[in-house]
Parts: sequence; structure tokens; C-alpha cells
Amino acid sequence: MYFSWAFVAVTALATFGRVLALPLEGTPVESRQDSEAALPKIDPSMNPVDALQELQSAVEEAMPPREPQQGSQEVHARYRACAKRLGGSDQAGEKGLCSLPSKGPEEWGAAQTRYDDFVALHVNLTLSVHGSGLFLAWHRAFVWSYETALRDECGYKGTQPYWNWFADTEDLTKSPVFDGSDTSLGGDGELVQHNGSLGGARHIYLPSGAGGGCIKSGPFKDASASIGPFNPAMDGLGPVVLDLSVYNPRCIQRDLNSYAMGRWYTTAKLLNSEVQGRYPDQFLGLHTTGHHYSINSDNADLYSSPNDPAFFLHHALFDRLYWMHQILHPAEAREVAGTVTLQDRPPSRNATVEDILDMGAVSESHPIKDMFDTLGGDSLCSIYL
Ligand SMILES: [Cu+2]
Repeated sequence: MYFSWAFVAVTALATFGRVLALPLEGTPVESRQDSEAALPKIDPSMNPVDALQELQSAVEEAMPPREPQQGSQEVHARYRACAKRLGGSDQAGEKGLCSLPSKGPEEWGAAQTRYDDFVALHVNLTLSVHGSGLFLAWHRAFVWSYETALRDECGYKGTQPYWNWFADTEDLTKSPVFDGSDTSLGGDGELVQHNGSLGGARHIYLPSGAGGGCIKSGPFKDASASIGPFNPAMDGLGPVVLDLSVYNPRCIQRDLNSYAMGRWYTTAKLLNSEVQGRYPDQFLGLHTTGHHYSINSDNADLYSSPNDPAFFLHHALFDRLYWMHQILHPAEAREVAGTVTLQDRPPSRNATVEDILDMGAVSESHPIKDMFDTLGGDSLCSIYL
């Protein structure tokens, strides 16, 4: 049982397997504070897709009423925002972004396209924006910057879709995101015999799927990357290129694998939403499960995982869970926990709400405190549906 404040307890855990949780389960009525929402009682044996829907209803009930913002358009019966986010997928924007040239600095010599700028920024900041107090807010800002670039620079008219992990636990190759159809982000990789993956700081082994090579179908068939790989988890992926100035053109590889999905994307794990892995305990956590052990290959590289555009759909659902947690636990919604280095290595100070989330060459940088309220201020203005 995780306490509702477990996600701020991250600084108390000094071991490598630091916990970050965004619990969505209910607080007993007798111990609930006035500011906390009434949460539905969800049976952990319930189907996780239905459980997520119940939580969504509770979130919509709990959203504080607001005045419509000037210039906004209606996206919800009772609430207004500038944009809305939908499930499903639409790859048109990603393709547009790929055709624009990089605006990055000279030292990002490997970055050829505007899309590569996002990969390069993520690579550059990997050791401060993962396993740290910046993790949730930085990735929120990063996905939002990407969505904004699609709209402002590519004429994309849609919103950033999310990948609903919980709907795909049985067969990832049948997911609307990965089934290789015209509206997907492409299918699995070509079959390449390999010996599974070793991830979670090399603590956890997972068996191979039926892919491993270049994307073999759909809109991203044979799509390429030019940055990395830095830290490949899959057997056979490489060679490692540890320099952002080294252009390394190659196809994006995937090894779709439902093995971890069914074990980790359950209602019980949704309810306590433990995010970061505790790898020595063989515990993957919600974040790693999607990247490393479901899409695998390029998406499993902690540094250059945005090379695979599925990164943004994975992180959009992740951000949705953060958003739900904030609305259901308003007393914690503006707190930040953790230091400013990955697993506090090297040891560093605690993150504060004033810390700037560096968006480098991809967009404007904001302090963490600007990322807490998705309907406040000018920077986000969105809700999840
Ligand atoms: Cu990341």
C-alpha cells in the first residue's frame, strides 16, 4: 500500500532503486483532507481499461470550475481550454517535422532535422531529467513543446495522442499505434535473431520478441535516425556512438514485446502508479515497461529513445497519469521531490519549483512551477480526454 504522498517520498530513498509513485487509489474517507477528491473504489481485479475510465470520470468530477479563458475554444461540456488530447494516433505531424532542418547548435552535428533537435536535447539532459525531481515536469514540457512544434512549424491540426498501454496488454502488434496500418506509427521491426534485452541498469532480462530490425510496415517503414545509439539494451543493437556531433544514419529498430505489458500494465499497478523501476528487485515500473520492454530497441535507449516517435505517445499517457494524480490529490499537485541528478549520482541539491526546465533549441524554457496546472497560465492550456 502506497501512501498518497509516496511520490514526494523520493528524496528519502537513497538507494539506486528510488521510488517515484503517482498513486491514483482512494484515500479512506476518515483520513481524507478537505482538499482531496472523493475517489472511486476500484477493485484491483477490474479490467485496467475500465479502471482508467473510472479514474477519468473521477478526475472530470474533481476538476475545479474555471472561468473560460479569453480566446479559448470549448473542448469539454463544462471546461474550456486551448487544446484537447485524444487517444488513437496520427502520424502526419511527425512526418512534417522530419522534413524541416535542425535549428540546433553546432555541437549537435548529428542532428539533421528539426525532429533530431528533440532527440539531441533529450540526450544532452538525460542525466538530470530522469530519476530526478525534474522528471515529471521536464517530460511534460518536452511533450508539450513537441506538440506545439508540430502545430506551429508543420501546420499539424491535431493534438498529441497518447498510447493507452492498458488496451494493448495481450498483443502489442494489434495496437492501433503499432499495427502497421496507415494511421499507426508503423509496425514491428523485421525479425532479427537476438538474445533478448538486458535493461534496468542490466538487472532485468527479457526474452526477444518477433522483431528487432528496421520497422517493416506502415508510415514509418524503414524510418531512420541519425543520433546515437548511446545505451542500447537490446542484444545486437549498436555500435554505440557517444557523441552528439557524430552523424550515424541507420534505421530505427523495434522489437514489440507483450511479455512485460501483461505483467506490468495491470489495474493494481495503475492504482499505485509506481513510476520508476527498482531494478535490483526486478521491478520495472510503468515508465520503463513501455520504453524498454514493449517497444524495445531504439526506444529502450535511456538517452536517445525519442529517435522512435512512439516515445511521445508513451510519455503523453504518462503525463495523463501525472495530470490525474494532480487533480485527485490537489494537496500534492504543486510539490516536487528528488534532486537534480539521476538517482542522485553525483549527489546534488534538491530540485525546487523555481528550477528551469531547459528546452534548449526546441522551445521556450519554463520553471517547474509553470508545469503544475495544465489549465493555468499560457504555457499548457490543455486537458486529457
Ligand atoms: Cu526521457
